[in-house]
Amino acid sequence: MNGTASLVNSWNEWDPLREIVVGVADNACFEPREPGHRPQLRGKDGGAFPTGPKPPEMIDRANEQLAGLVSLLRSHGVTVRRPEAPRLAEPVRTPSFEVPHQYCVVCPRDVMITVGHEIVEAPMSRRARYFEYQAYRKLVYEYWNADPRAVWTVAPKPSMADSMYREGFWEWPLEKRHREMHASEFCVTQDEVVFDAADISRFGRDLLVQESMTTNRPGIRWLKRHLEPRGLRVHPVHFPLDFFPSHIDCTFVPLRPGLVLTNPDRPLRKGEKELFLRNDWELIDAPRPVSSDDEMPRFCQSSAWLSMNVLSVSPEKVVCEEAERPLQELLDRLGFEVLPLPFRDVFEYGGSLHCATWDVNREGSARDYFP
Ligand code: ABU
Repeated sequence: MNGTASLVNSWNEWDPLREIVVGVADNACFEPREPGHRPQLRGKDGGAFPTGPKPPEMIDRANEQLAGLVSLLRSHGVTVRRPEAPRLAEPVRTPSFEVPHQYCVVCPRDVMITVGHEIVEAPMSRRARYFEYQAYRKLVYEYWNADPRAVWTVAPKPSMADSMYREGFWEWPLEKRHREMHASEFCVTQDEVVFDAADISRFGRDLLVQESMTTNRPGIRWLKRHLEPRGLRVHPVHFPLDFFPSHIDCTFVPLRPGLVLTNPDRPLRKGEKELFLRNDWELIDAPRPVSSDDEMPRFCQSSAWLSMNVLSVSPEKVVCEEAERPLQELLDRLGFEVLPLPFRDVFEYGGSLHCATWDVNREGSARDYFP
């Protein structure tokens, strides 16, 4: 860091990347069943979703692909840091909930976000992920100690008590579920502040926040009251055809100023596009993923739209999953240098290339893309 530059500095999803944290699969467990989550096996074979620690060979495979991402980023001049891998297999008990074990620390994107010079730790929405921030604390202290401009904020932790979740949500008949979801009512109630950091997408002075299974209206209100006095603008957004929305980075993915990759199955709510259209941004639909949802890895709980979960190294260079050839071809036609990378063995840990990272430093400053 030179005399004037900030170590903690990242205003959007595309500026040239300087420093990033990549998750680790060590000690990962299968995600437990809980009021905010009902994991299910993929495919037609059926069977119960496993519990407890993941087998070592599965962890090794994911770690190998995460290491591939680390090497690729380093070869492009990016500093890469890794979180600690705490023990995750023991039961967790707080005054308001218990859970048989934790999940993993593969997806820092869900927990941590850099907004300018500020690091925000998200409250989170699932019990098994309540303490996930701990894996990043050593790094956060390092950044905070090294950079006198860095601000560190821990958003309010919710209780995650039974009352924070809609009783019976998972048993609702499909018709009721669709009705409630169109009213943006999901498995978390509106009584406490809830958000995962991955429901936020950064566009300089503007941030989009998706209302979802993992982010509720008080969560968005908290972000607005926290960030808007600092000169930022927070825009709630909705994708009403996504019946299980969670994390915006498989739905609405900005690639450079003026260009967003959109999900053709999940159009933005009428009226919410205006901000982009008024400012001459192009919204370009991603091609369909190469796998169907049924063909995704057996323990993966994300949709096949992980295809869109790309990581920008700069406004000209994008890391994309190796198998997603149609998307790679589109990006190529749009003028990007595409860096293909195998990452499928990471999918069952909650995400792909964007999810598995938390950018701490990108060149650039607070720009207004929507004047
Ligand atoms: N964690 C990203 C998952 C998003 C999706 O399933 O579409």
